[in-house]
Amino acid sequence: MNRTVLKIEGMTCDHCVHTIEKVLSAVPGVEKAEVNLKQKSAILISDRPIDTSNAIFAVEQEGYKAIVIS
Ligand code: 9UX
Repeated sequence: MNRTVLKIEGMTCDHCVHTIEKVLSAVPGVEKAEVNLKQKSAILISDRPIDTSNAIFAVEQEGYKAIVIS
C-alpha cells in the first residue's frame, strides 16, 4: 500500500473537497482520495507509487494548488 500526502491550497467549502476527491480519485493508480478541508490535505491511497505530477495537474485544473508533502 502506497500513501501520498498533498497539501492543497484554495479550498473553502465541502464542495471544493468533493471536487478534489473526485479528480484525485481519477488519477492513474489512485484507489482512494481523502481530502481534509481543515488540514488542507489530501491523502492518496494506491497499490503502487503514483506519478504525483498527475495529481498536481488534476488539482490545478480545478483551480486549486497542490504541493507534495510525502
Ligand atoms: Mo463553492 Mo468551494 O464556489 O470553493 S466550491 S466555495
